[in-house]
Amino acid sequence: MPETETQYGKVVDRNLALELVRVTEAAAIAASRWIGRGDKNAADGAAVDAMRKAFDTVAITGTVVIGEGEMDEAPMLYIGEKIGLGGPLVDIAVDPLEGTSVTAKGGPNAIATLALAEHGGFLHAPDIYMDKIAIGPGLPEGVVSLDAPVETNLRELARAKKCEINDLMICILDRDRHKAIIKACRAAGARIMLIGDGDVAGVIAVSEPETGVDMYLGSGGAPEGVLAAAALRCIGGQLQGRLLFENDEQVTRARDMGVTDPNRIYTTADMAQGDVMFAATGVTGGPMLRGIRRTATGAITHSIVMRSKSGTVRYVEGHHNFARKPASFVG
Ligand code: VTB
Ligand code: MG
Ligand code: MG
Repeated sequence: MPETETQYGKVVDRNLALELVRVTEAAAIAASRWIGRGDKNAADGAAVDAMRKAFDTVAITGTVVIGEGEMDEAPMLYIGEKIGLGGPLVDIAVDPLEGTSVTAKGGPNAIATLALAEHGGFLHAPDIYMDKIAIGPGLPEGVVSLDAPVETNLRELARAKKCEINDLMICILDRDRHKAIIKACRAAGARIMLIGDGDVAGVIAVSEPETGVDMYLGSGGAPEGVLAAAALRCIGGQLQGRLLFENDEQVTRARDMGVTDPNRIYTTADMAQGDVMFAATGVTGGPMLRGIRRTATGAITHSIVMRSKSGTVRYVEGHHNFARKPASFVG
């Protein structure tokens, strides 16, 4: 992880993790102006703009590897863009507004999120779907598998957790393509938390006991898979992901990004290697993070920030006074 040269030699720059929270806070506050206003692109644009500006004040030499798309389709935070004030060489994964549609509807679970790794630490995932399965910490490696039927995974997870299948809560994105796994979970007696958007938060939920989620199942964005992997590297838990290709063009694009085996199942550590930091701020409320709350003088943010090296997970409540913040931060 980023190291700074001091009179005592090189020291790990722990403070960087807290700097990252400032960046997700800025994105979340900007996006929150668009909650429920029916314009998901405006909400996303506001978050991207604010996140990009906030990065200008962070002492890193960063390269965006998971971002808003290719340079010709994204004006900011595009893949390959250099960001930061200058400092240690790091790679950055961002989703300035994870949950654009739910934000536009005022629904739950939208977050502003990013992760940071040593240069070369993240899987360069193309913006296609990824099949995902995730469980929390403290369970044997491989107790569930992306290759196993839903029923088997439920049975094995219940056995490992010393509970019944009907004690389990499974988080799944509410999509037609998930009809079969939803049916299989219900037939086996498991309970389901269907989410409208936001599978980064959905995957992290397996590692946060307060959420009550035992397993995450289903397909979502591959970039979101890498962000979730970064979080689980810090907080613990297992995530497996496999890229889902819909055509040859996607296979070629993935190969160009360095994917050699299109059928590979990636583990948490395959997607986010080495020393990793993760930060997220709630935009709309969810089981893990509260959404932005406006006050007479500004806003209150609720964020999570963590580092894989120490395993420390911090929840940060920020009380922002808009009268004393630059307009660009307020969004
Ligand atoms: C998921 C969800 C995201 O994209 O990754 C999803 O978690 C996958 O795409 O919040 P579909 O919407 O096509 O299912 C998001 O909804 C948006 O990034
Ligand atoms: Mg996005
Ligand atoms: Mg997203």
